[in-house]
Amino acid sequence: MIRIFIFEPLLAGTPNPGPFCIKLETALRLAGIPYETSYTTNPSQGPKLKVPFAEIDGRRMGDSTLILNHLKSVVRFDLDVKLSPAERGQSHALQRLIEERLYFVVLYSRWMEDANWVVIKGLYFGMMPLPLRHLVPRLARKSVRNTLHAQGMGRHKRDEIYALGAADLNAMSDMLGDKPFFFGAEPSMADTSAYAMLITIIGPSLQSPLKQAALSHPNLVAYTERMGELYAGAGRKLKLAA
Ligand SMILES: N[C@@H](CCC(=O)N[C@@H](CS)C(=O)NCC(=O)O)C(=O)O
Repeated sequence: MIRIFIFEPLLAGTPNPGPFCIKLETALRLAGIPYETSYTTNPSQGPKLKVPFAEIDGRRMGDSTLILNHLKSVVRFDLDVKLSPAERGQSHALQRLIEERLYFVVLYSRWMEDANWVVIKGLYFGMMPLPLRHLVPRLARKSVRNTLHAQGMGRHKRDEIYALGAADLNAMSDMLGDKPFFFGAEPSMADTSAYAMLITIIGPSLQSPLKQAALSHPNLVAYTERMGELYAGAGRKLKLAA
């Protein structure tokens, strides 16, 4: 039995506030792997102290990529089966760009932009009793600031951060071109990562230069809508089969 632990879908405009939760769910849905869902607000319950995490045959695992790698060998699915070795290399590089670089621009835009922080704070911590409701978000924001600094993104100026994000989105738009999905007519693993980050940027009402940059690429917008339909459709199919 596969149970995934993800954030509650509280943020309008996106299936989940956490892009890695969306990536994991999208991959499971596209592969047709049945799973059950538990909502958590607490990354420290996961073995990597991050969300998402999963319980597979009684064993807890963390990290969307490691969970999917494990499932690939256990359940024997491969969303990249039609990719050539060169495409697999490009897919790997694209996923790392999205998850290890662009993600930190997203993190900055959510947690460091004051207007967005107000929304995020209410969403994640608004239900806490006083005085925790004031204390915990302050500590959490400080921790994200430290993470951004340690990773490197937080050392840049605001306009430099968004220029780096816009360059990543440019590269994604150029790679996608007029194809339906990143590696052709069918979605592959890179699409789970790309969709997750793009809907995180484009979907919610949170504003930032990163969102403006994403919206300036009609092919990325159309792609996000296309993947969104697939995500929802696969979910419906899964529900009927369960
Ligand atoms: N590489 C991880 C990244 C997961 C991740 O960064 N999750 C964030 C939420 S989007 C988290 O749990 N952050 C809490 C923290 O870092 O304390 C994956 O692919 O699952």
